Amino acid sequence: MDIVLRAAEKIKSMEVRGAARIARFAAETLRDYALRIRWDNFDDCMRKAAEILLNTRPTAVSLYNAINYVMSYSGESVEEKRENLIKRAEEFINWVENAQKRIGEIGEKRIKDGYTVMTHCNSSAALSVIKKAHKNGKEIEVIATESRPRWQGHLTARQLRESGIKVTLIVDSAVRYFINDVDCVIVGADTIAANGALINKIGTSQIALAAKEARVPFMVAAETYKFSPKTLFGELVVIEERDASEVAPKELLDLGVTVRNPAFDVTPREYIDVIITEIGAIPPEMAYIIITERLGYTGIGEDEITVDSRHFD
Ligand code: RI2
Repeated sequence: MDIVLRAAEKIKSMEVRGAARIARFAAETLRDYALRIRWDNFDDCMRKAAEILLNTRPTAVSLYNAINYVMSYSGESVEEKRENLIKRAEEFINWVENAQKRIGEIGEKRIKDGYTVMTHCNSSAALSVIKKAHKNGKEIEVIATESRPRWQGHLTARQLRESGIKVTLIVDSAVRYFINDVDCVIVGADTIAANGALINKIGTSQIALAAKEARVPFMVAAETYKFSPKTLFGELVVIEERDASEVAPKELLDLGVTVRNPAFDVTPREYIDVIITEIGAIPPEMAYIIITERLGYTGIGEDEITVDSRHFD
């Protein structure tokens, strides 16, 4: 179980972060753990491991979808089960890789030569779009927010520079100051609810507000495993609140200052122009269809949401 506990710690501490990356990492961990189980109680061991991984970070549904996908294994004997679980884990990992590539190809069409694009936090899906536009010869610039308190904007700025893309780093509170210099905004997603709302890094909804006011298109890059079956029946997405020490020094905390540190916020669908998924660019209103028809969640009216065992590439 060590391998699972270590992986869980890496996700919690954000050594491994990003909605796609934690999902993929969970699938890899379940696969690697399955290879080590030598006892008959395969199902119990796997269930326990899945639970530990699921309880690391609450907001990104990609983690839930990854675990649920891998854990929908079948088989009679332990060997059959193991084999099927490993196959499903590999399928999920391929899904992550292929989806990101496809999102880049589909999304880059929305970015024209000469565009200045604003992005927030560090989204591999959003960066895939920006990098693909650059690779296709479009001269673009990016304005990247710092994304406090964890400074993921620094990662974005570095990754864009390493790809040869011109990038300007701004503080989060300067978004409205610069919004009129921007041709479009593109961000990633931790979760998309059945009603089309986007849950993403704290500050995203303020950017969407500023973009709407300035009539700047606001796009989301999200793989279909970021859509939340749990929200089909109105369940609210849990917003992770992280430790106060990420925001304030000890001296302030010792004085009794209360700190709130939500890691994500909710952008209503009215602020979103388009969601770029690996199966096409869709309006946020189509989120329900993605969950039911693409992800195959069909448990309407049942206590437990059920997933059929369709496969993805
Ligand atoms: P990709 C991140 O969460 C950010 O909110 C980012 O927008 C989102 O995951 C999606 O990232 P965190 O783990 O899956 O930094 O597109 O809290 O890489």
